[in-house]
Amino acid sequence: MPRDPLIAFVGKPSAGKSSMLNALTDATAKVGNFPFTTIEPNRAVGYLQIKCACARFGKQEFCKPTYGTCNNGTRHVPIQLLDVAGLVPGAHEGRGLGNKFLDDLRHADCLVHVVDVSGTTDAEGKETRGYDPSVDIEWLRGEIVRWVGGNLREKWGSIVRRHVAIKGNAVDTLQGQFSGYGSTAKLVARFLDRLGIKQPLDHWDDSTIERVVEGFVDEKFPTVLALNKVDHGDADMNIAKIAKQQKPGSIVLCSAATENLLKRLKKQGYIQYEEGTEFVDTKVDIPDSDLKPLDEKLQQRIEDLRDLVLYRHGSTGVHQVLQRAADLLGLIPVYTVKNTHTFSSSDSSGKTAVFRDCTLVRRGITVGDVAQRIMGGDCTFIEGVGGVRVSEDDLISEKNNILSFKIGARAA
Ligand SMILES: Nc1nc2c(ncn2[C@@H]2O[C@H](COP(=O)(O)OP(=O)(O)OP(=O)(O)O)[C@@H](O)[C@H]2O)c(=O)[nH]1
Ligand SMILES: [Mg+2]
Repeated sequence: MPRDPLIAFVGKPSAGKSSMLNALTDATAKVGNFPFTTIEPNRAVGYLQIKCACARFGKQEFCKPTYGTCNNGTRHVPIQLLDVAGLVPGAHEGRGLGNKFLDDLRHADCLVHVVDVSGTTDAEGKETRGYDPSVDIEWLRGEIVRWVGGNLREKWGSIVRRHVAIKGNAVDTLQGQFSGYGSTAKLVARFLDRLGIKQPLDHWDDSTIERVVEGFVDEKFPTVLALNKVDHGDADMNIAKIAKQQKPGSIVLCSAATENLLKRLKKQGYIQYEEGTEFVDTKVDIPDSDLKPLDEKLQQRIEDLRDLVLYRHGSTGVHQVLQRAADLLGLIPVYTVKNTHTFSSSDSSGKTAVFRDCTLVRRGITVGDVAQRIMGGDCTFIEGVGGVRVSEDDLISEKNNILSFKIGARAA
């Protein structure tokens, strides 16, 4: 049964994971320039910006989400975020409590690897200068592969014996091992298919098991590389190096600290700032506004951040991180409505509005899966836009995502 997608921030200590969580949510996770500021994972709700279905039907003014907001067709849909403790080299063997911290990642659907691209923290998150952050990227994936691989190899002998005894198939046997990571049989079938392994499972050698583990990790934990601290002067050369090594679609440039500073100054009435954009205005820019004047130091800081981050990269990048994660996951909004002609429903006080309820699901999920999740399977038939009958087996897509789950007898 599909559940709400969960995006987890991972990386070495002091890369900026908690700063990222705070930048994207109302959370106040502890931030510090020393390793292991975070020990227990912090969970918070962020908001993914999508184009709302209300705009498709010209009903923007009647759109009132139950959760999140919708401003003139741009909807902010809640999404679960998790900030975990920093990982250090050897984490998969338990170094720095790495085993426990890796365990916190089990149910993530997508990872955001927060990389300190300024090169001012070493492999363990301690302050330094001139560290090469490109090595962190291979290291982190390797750490996760060795963690999953270690757990599998530990039991491989008995897994194979049971597989042979019950004449099992590879998908079921592997799913039995990977279910603890929130895997599904569909997911296992998909990556096994992609790998195209010909030998039966009981003949797999070490290198085949390695390929299987890597295939599983890539499928289960698609990863966005959030190159953080782009406001730092040393970031440029490191970004150039990483950009040459990695797929362009996997990289987002960002500065979590900049976003947090702008959010704070906005809240305190010093600046006008539209999150996710490059636009920041101070009292100097709009003298006849109600904005409070900034002191000289902060005014200069804003000027610097405009040059180093906002104008150069188009924004602080933190919202793009979520956007990229949603793209990697293939998230599609599904709107459940009572009435498939007007899309409206009323709240407890009797006020009506359109498209109140929206959830994010992954591409590849069927209408029946969603019915199961929302109605617990308690649904006799399903309608799409205009009352058209929709089959349980139909896939959810951008064109098939407004649904009404009906209980009772079908209309003739
Ligand atoms: N220059 C700069 N510093 C940043 C940025 N984002 C975070 N930092 C700083 O990096 C340090 C570590 O930030 P945290 O958010 O605590 O890092 P973390 O990854 O959660 O660290 P652990 O919890 O120890 O694993 C703090 O001093 C932050 O202020 C950024 O965009 N630019
Ligand atoms: Mg932290």
